[in-house]
Amino acid sequence: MENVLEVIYQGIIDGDMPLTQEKVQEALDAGIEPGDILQEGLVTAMAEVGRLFEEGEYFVPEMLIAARAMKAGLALLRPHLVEADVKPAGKVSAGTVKGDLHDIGKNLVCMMLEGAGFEIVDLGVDVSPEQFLKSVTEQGVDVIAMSALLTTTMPNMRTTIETLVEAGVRDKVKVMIGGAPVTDAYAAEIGADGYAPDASRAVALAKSLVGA
Ligand code: B12
Repeated sequence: MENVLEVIYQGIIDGDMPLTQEKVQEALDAGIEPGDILQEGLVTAMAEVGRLFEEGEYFVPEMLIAARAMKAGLALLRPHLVEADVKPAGKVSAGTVKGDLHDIGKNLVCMMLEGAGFEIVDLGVDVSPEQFLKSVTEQGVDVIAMSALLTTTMPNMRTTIETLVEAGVRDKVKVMIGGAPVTDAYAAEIGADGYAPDASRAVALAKSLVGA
């Protein structure tokens, strides 16, 4: 059984979407915990892809096809991670900040929050401060969840918070942030209400922010 997780891992590294889909389904059918498939198969593979990119062995096209394979695997896991049998714990708008197109981590956070009973307004990627603001004024979200994977786009988290302050709604919504380059210290610096390093801790954080 461990073998199938290794094949999934390799499938993502090779960007082999059909193989990844086939093996994720096989792992689910074999009764392997969806959380283990996610962690040991998909997430560790993506971390390795990042390392290969950093070392100059992979370039953007390899990252793209790896991401496509990961997304296909995630889509199969989704119904198993999202068991929406709980009443809404709160409403969260989630998005990757302006200028940033990375959405795998954000999608994972959305899935886990949904699984924990939150209602999700997924704003997608390249989300402007004004779009985040609108989710507060027009959709009445309780929490904004911002993701950034690039050091160059992180400042847009600060800009978004400033936009909320200027619009006079900062006290109406909690703001949580995350993404590989983001830290607790950065959250404190820009006046966010919290930071979490991964999707499961994002759930615990969101719950604490809404007092659930
Ligand atoms: C896949 C990938 C891509 C794909 C993205 C596809 C997609 N649809 O997402 C593509 C090919 C498009 C891409 C493009 C680029 N990328 Co890229 N990419 C990656 C890679 C390999 C993996 C990211 C990922 O999906 N990780 C897996 C997920 C599950 O992890 P995660 O995103 O960190 O999310 C978790 C936590 O951070 C947290 N979290 C995430 N969001 C949130 C939000 C909240 C609220 C909370 C609480 C928690 C939370 O929970 C998540 C789940 O546990 C990373 C390497 C890495 N190690 O991160 C580089 C990386 C992020 N990319 C990088 C770069 C440089 C780029 C490009 C600039 C390359 C280029 N020259 O064009 C472009 C930028 C495009 C743009 N404008 O956004 C650099 C960033 C360097 C930096 N410090 O700024 C990295 C770190 C690679 C590297 N080692 O150099 N990339």
